[in-house]
Amino acid sequence: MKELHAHLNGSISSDTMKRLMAQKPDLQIPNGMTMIEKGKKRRLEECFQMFQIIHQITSRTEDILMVTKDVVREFAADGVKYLELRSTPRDENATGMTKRSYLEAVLEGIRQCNEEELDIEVRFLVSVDRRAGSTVAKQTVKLAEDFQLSTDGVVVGVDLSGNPTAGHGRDFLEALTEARRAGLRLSLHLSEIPNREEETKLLLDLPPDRIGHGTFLHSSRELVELVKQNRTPLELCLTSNLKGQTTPSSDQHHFGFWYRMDHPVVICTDDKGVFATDLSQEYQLAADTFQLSKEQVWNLSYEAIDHIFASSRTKTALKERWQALKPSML
Ligand code: 6MZ
Repeated sequence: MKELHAHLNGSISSDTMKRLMAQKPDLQIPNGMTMIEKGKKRRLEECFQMFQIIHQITSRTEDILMVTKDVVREFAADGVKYLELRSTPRDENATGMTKRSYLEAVLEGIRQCNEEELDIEVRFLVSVDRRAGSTVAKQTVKLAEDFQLSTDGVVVGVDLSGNPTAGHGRDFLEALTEARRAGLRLSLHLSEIPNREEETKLLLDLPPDRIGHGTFLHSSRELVELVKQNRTPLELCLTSNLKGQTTPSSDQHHFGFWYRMDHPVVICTDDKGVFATDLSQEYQLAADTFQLSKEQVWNLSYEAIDHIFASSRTKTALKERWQALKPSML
């Protein structure tokens, strides 16, 4: 499997969370504030409050290093062979963590995992948080460019994420255009909530290389046409949308709309910690809900390779591997 949409701080498992909390007894975090259990739901707004709580728990560079290594190992254990992780660089005055030292910690975690020779390739996208506004967005892109040069292909792109009710897409056009110019690939959260046609149209004009969620794209014929014309792949996260209540039920998930149209889609987890899932479960849920055959599931996973941001050499190697694995998977 390939995981292309995973936010680091949303992907922390309950085991790792317990270890982090044990190191911070002064933080009084009530149960259930870092994970939404099976069968439970929250409003999307509450999910963003959960991220703020998690950020209090991961406030030091050593936390970020540990979390990165644990998350990569867990994806590898789930059978993910290629992972694009994303995270928002963060300053924490109380601990002296800076956006730069934050990114250094993530990239060190990825490097250490590489040394462990896990069976997984990892790339990284630097996240621009909508809530932080245009000036921070430009700083973040500048940092992404610096690390793109110094990490030899690990930093491959930029993500636009954060609370979709915060800010406006136009605030980020300049920063995202600069990222593109520097050769960074763009994955943008678009139309995660209703009535964002104007902003979505503006951002689709960049154009992005992939779209996160796009939950409400199909309520506008014009947006659907634009996305179809560019064949922009959609990163779809079923459990996340169900638990965050932007999708009423799995059979009404927009996976069905785009899949039936033969539009490129990639199944992802979004926040495997917060939403208590993993990528195998997401494939299973899609297969059960939309009655996909084993062959169709294999194809979904195979076609995801076309949409990764790594080099064509990596793509070719993954495709060869997937072809070799095919008989055992069907
Ligand atoms: C938009 C999301 C998100 O970056 O601190 N994030 N942004 N929509 C979503 N759907 C549920 N899930 C996570 O990871 C947590 C951050 O990722 C973004 C938010 O900005 C959140 O604060 P990092 O590693």
